[in-house]
Amino acid sequence: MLEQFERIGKDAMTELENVADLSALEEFRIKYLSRKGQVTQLLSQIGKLSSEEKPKAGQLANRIKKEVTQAFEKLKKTLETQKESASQELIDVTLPGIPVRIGRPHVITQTLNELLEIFGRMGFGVAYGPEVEDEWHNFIALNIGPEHPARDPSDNFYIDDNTLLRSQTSTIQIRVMEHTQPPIRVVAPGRVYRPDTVDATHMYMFYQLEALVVDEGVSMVDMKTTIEQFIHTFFGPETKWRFRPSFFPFTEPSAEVDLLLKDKSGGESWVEVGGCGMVDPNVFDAVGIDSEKYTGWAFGFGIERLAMRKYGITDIRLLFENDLRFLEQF
Ligand code: 2NM
Repeated sequence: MLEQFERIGKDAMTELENVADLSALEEFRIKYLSRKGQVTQLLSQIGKLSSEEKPKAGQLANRIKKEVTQAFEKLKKTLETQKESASQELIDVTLPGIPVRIGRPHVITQTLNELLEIFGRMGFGVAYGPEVEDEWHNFIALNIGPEHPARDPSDNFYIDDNTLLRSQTSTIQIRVMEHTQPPIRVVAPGRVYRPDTVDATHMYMFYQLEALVVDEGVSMVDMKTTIEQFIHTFFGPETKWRFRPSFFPFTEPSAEVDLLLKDKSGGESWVEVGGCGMVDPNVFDAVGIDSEKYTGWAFGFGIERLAMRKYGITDIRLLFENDLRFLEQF
C-alpha cells in the first residue's frame, strides 16, 4: 500500500514537470488534487488499513499531498505571471496614437521646386553642373576677359590659379552648349559663391536659376514673353515689372529685371530680381555653336531674392540659420 502511495506521488511530480500552461495545470489539478483526485483519495484509503499500518500511511499520504500541493501552487504562480507579462506586450489598438512631427522641405527647396515646375510646364529641361569650376567655364567662354574686374581674386573663391568655386550658374549653360547643338531650352539651378560681406541682402553662397534658349530665329520678344509669364505665374498676374538696360559681358543687349513692390505704408519701389540678355556671339563661338545661324537668350535670378520677395523675408541670413521657429512658417 505504501509503495502504491509513493508511486502516485512520483507520477504526480513527473507529470507536473511537463505542465506548460494553465489549462494543462487545471487538468493536472482535477486528476490529482480535486476531491476525487488521486492524491486526495490517498487519505480516504487509510480508513481501510489495519491500525498498525494507519499511522505510517497517514504520515506518507499527508507528506505526498503537501509536496504535490506546494509544487502545484508554485507552478501556478509562475504560469500566471508569464501569462500576465505576455498580455502586457500586446498592442492596444484602441489607444490614441503618438503625434508625429512631420518635416518639410526648406523654403529655398520649396521655391526651387516651384520654379522647376513652372519652367517645366513652359518646356524647359533641367541641367546641373559642378560647383568647383575652371576659368574656362566660369570666365573665358562667357566672354569675361583676363582683365575684367569680375575675375579679381578678392571677388572670387579661388582654389588655385585655374580653379574656383563657380560665381554663377552660367557655367552650366556653357557645359550644355559644349555638348548639345540647338534647339536648347534649359534651366540650370545651383549654388554659387562670392566673397561678399554678409548682411541682410548678401551671403557668400546663394542659389541661382538661369534659363537658356538657343534656336534659329529666337528673339528678344521670346525672352520678354517668357520672363513675363514666369513672373506672373510666380508672383501673381497683377505683378508689375520692367526691363532696365544693363551690361553683361556674355549678353548683348542686356537688361536687368525689376519688380514693382508695394510696402506696408502704401509706397512703391522697383527692386531688381535678375538679369537677362541676348547671348553674345562670342559665347556661341567659344562653345562651337554657329553664331551666324543661331540666336539665343538667357536670364538669371537669385533664388533667395525671389523667395524673399514672395514671402516678405527681409533678412537673407534667416534662410541659412535653420532656426525652426522661422522654417516652420513655410
Ligand atoms: C544672367 C544675366 C544675363 C547668362 C548668360 C548665359 C550664357 F551662358 F548663355 F552665356 N547664361 N546665363 C546670363 C545672362 C545670366 O544672370 C544674372
